[in-house]
Amino acid sequence: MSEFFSDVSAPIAYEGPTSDNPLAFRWYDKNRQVMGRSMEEQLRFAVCYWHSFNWPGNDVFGEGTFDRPWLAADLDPIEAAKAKMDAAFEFFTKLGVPYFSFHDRDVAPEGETFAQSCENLDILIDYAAEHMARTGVKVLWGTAQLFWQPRFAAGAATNPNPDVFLHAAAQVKHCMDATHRLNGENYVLWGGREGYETLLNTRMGQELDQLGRFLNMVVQYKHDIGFEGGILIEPKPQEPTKHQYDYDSATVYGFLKRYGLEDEIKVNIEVNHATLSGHDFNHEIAQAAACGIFGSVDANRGDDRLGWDTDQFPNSVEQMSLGVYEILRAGGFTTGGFMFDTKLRRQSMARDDLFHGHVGAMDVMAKSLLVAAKLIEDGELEAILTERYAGWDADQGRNILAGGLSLSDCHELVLAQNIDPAPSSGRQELIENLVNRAIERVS
Ligand code: XUL
Ligand code: CO
Repeated sequence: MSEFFSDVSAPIAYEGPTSDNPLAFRWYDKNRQVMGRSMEEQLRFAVCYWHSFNWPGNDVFGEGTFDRPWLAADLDPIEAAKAKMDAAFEFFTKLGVPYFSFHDRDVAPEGETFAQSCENLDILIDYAAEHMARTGVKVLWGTAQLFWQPRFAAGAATNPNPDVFLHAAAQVKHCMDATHRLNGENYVLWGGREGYETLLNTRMGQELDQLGRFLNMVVQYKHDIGFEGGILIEPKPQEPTKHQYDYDSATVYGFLKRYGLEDEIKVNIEVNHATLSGHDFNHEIAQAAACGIFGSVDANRGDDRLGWDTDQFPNSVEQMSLGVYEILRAGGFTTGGFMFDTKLRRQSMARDDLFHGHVGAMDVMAKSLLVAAKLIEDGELEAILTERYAGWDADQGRNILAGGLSLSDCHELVLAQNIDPAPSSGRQELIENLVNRAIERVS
């Protein structure tokens, strides 16, 4: 098989923080033990198929700029999809990631009919199974693309036309089968157009019920086929619709509770979706963990001055450390991982740019893991928390939380004992300095 990324030799090696080799890892040392697991097991990196191999580098003002020969219009669609997959697996193995993620329509072309689309997908899933057996690369998650075709313009499960709901359900069933066949560790649902443009043409309450029904069908089917992976919703506040129903983790949790799904579905938190919803990345992790629905992460970043989803490669250890810290405090990943939902800038058209983006991002995440682990192992932040919440760990605090006091009991107690608590320092500046110190000291 001829190589596509022939300028990059396999695999990218760990050379340590003093290395000047731009195509070597300075921090990602996959076998290094961090808090009881190897870095590889803690981080569970995945490459996304769509931005990396399926996107030609076009934007609304211009055509594709990238060198992606398999996207040429005059090729046989199945042969082209196979060439794309050959290049994708060459990339995964040279980079040394354990996982990839895909939409059904990334790996196989849509056919003239739904039946033909299913056949196309089955052919490419067989082909993927061969590549996976040969390389050991696994599927972190699969998902159905329910937003590209004009039929989904007004949503998939939330479409005003039930025939579109049927179509979306059929497509998800087939994609769940494909994901299961490849032993995928999760199945993701990003509600690409599950939202509205204007309330004037939208029955919001009904659309929410439609989505609740759809997700219950997904969960039922997961159990029917014995799929043991996670089912994950990926929250996003807007784009492409003005308002998306899966706005953020808290909104998704309320939705799951309402439709009886809070024990069945978790969230796939994307860094820049968090910031677009007005939250920090670590807030979204902590919110999900507090509700018991933390699943996986789409690692990327936005741009402080652009209000859209730029899907850039993560490059801030400070930002990522705070997120990884919350993940480690929540017990680390189970079925999830860090999936790079990242795309090159349109001008990054050299073949090895895809490596530079991922190598840098993997190093940022690996260093962030070390910082987060150091913060936990040093124990200073936890000691501050223990002192700050000491009252809630003592008898009175426990009694309140257990429901032992009514509002009137509180009134009586404060009067009888003249309770007059003194405020105490939140120590924020000290704490922020501790984080910076950890960033300086990891090695
Ligand atoms: C869109 C997005 C998607 C999902 C998969 O913003 O993040 O790529 O991750 O459909
Ligand atoms: Co994403």
